[in-house]
Amino acid sequence: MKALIALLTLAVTVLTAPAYGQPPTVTEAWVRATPPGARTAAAYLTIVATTDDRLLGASSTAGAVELHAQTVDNGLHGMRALAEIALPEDTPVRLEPGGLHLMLLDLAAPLVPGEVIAFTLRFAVAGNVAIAAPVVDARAMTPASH
Ligand SMILES: [Cu+2]
Repeated sequence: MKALIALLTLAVTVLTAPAYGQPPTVTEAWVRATPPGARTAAAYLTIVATTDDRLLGASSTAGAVELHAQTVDNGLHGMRALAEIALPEDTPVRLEPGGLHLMLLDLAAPLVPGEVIAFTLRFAVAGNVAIAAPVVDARAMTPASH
């Protein structure tokens, strides 16, 4: 009987252990302001995971979100969707102009500087993490466009 109780205690301990570890640190989040009529925008941020993790996707109230990488093919700039972004433990992964980014699609309205866009990031290990990213007019900051 004692053995059974010990076993049950162990099972309960395992079941009630936190499903997720410490959430990743997300900094430098911003969204590029859009010209009138644009239906897409890029969002950037830096993620430091506290354990090996993967960014699986994101959602936003501003529109649909995809994970993208910028590509250069025969001198032509393009981008492709990614299924996930690897986040090695304690290693900053930068989503920045010219590289990885979150792609906002099907925008209902232009994104105007001063607005703040809410995102929920979906991690394989850490689960969902909510962030807020200000809209920035980046033309002065980064001459190379998205
Ligand atoms: Cu893109």
